[in-house]
Amino acid sequence: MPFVPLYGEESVPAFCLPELLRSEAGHAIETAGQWNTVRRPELLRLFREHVYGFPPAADPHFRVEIRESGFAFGRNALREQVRLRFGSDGRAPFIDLLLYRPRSPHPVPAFLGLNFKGNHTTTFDPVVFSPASWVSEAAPHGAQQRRWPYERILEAGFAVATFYYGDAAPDSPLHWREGLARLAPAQHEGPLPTGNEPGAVAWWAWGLSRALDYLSTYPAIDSRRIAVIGHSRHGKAALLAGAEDERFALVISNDSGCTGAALSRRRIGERIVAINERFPHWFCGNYHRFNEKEDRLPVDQHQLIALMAPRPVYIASATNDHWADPVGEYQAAVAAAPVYALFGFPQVAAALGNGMPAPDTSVGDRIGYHIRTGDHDMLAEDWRHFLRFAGRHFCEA
Ligand code: GTR
Repeated sequence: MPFVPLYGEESVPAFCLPELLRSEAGHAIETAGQWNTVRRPELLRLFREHVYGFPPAADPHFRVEIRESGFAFGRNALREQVRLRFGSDGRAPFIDLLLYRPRSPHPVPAFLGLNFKGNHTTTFDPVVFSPASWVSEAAPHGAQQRRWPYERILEAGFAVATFYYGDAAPDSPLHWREGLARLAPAQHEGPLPTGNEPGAVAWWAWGLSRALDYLSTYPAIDSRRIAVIGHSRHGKAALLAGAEDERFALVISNDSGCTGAALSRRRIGERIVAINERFPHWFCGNYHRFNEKEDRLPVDQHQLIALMAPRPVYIASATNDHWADPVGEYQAAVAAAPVYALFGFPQVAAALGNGMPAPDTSVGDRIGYHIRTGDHDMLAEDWRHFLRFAGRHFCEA
């Protein structure tokens, strides 16, 4: 039977979320110490075992090849294009990173995120290279520029770095192992991830961590103020990267939906069965056991958001993005709030308000949220909120 999505609050079944602040042994988690030593590791292990797979067992070392650098945007900024090559032979996999940074006497905070169609599509800057790796469809220069308002980001004092996600793992059930996954021996026969083997989303997150390794050594960037950001499937990868790698000081999920920020147990819009059938290479093999069995999943996505604590995390939705279940994204953000109280931020839930905020209004403090009017996309209006949120946490602390 083809999958038929349900929409509307009346379609949401009654459900109980798995508990955030109770350990598997049944003990209440009452302190930040208990969270860090007991509950956080438990939840991370459950997400690895049942959803995303364990982090890739691959050699994280790379060599840096500077491909190009120069002034950008009327000499107000600097651009650098580097290849991070994993291995010494010419066929070794690589990530081609594009970095813009403002001219500044001090180390600056930065955003890091994946792009869908190649670095050259994020800007009309003619010097930016298109991907050398596997690419599903050639896209013209600047085609996704709307998602990357570089000049505004730079004017706000941030650096910004991106790479084509296909460098890390081509987004195809047949080819996803042809990127960084070549660094790890396949754990099983067959084209798709099985058991708790990491799928493409875990490789995208792993690639983000390697780009963070590079940015952390970069003197003009403040390694303690690097945010990971992602739209849609890249929002799922950004949340996973933030959960796995606590060096990311701030995490932004835009329209990440199913297996991103949205609660799976609401069972509206995209469901686990739909995502596993259309994208069988994204998650680990074990995740397929929960097709149409959301109640059996030992975790839900509020717990993924909670793994960011006490770091600031921002969840964004769009009014027409019913497939991603904006209400489920908002409710997951609210349900993650109690863990922040353990870290001395008791007001996080109250700051998110009592129910969905009006469109285009940002709410929250350490967990931020807005729902933008319009379609599934990441636009300058979203960045306006992200810049304000990151500015508040990075620049006024
Ligand atoms: C959809 C998928 C979503 C979301 C989206 C995207 O087809 O069902 O989960 O990831 O793609 O990445 O744009």
